[in-house]
Amino acid sequence: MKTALTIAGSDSSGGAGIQADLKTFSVLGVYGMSAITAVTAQNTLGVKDVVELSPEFVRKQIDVATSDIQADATKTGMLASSAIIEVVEDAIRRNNLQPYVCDPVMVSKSGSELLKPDAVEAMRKKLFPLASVVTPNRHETAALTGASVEMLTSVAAAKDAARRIVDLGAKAVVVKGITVDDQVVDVLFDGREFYEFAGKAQPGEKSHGSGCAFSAAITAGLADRKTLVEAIDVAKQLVTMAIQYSDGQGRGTAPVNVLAFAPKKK
Ligand code: PXL
Repeated sequence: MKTALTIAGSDSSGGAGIQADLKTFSVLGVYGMSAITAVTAQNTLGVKDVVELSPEFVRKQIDVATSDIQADATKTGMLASSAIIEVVEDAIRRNNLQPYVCDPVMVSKSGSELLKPDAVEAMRKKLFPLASVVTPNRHETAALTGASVEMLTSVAAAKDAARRIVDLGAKAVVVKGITVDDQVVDVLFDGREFYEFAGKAQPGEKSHGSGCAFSAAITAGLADRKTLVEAIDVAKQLVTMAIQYSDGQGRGTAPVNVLAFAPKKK
């Protein structure tokens, strides 16, 4: 069985973060491991509190887990601070945790800060060059490029931003969530070519954890030695179904349901 490691935050509501990552790995038949960076007290209405783990303890989780069970692919999600980013960079290098997917998590759907603003530069400088792909949503793309979110509403604008993020040091980037008519398009730039991945837009707000599930699914695909384009293609289908078939838990933004993508029982 292939294995994958997620380095990310815990979401007590189970919809995003480590919990979304491990569920997604399981649905795709990949054995999941986790190194927790921060613990959130949250539900579908919002993040009520956050406790960061010490950078030393984040490092220890990564080193101890991967020195016993080799990770076939790794992702990062919520990293909270530049001190944690520094130890994660070091652990990825020392343990050769490749391929590596960087989901540049900054703010939750409910608007809570998951990365200190002064850590955005550290993430870009230290982690983007190590990543096989970086997966920003429109807000993260705006923060990284200085573009305004309002301008990121066309495939052409997303391509422009994707090129800028590769110029900033990423090997490849997929800019997520460009709504074009009744489709949501994700735009990949691998430094040479552009690719577009489209899924039908889903009505309603049932997308808590969609970004986490997307980057986790890419990570599982890379662990399975799929190409980046194949892995993103599957991830897009998984997320589109997971939103469509959300079971509607909670009174806020309902979590995605990655089980919708599970192989059907005979
Ligand atoms: O979806 C971004 C995200 C990542 N990680 C954690 C989160 C969230 C959003 O709520 O809570 C732990």
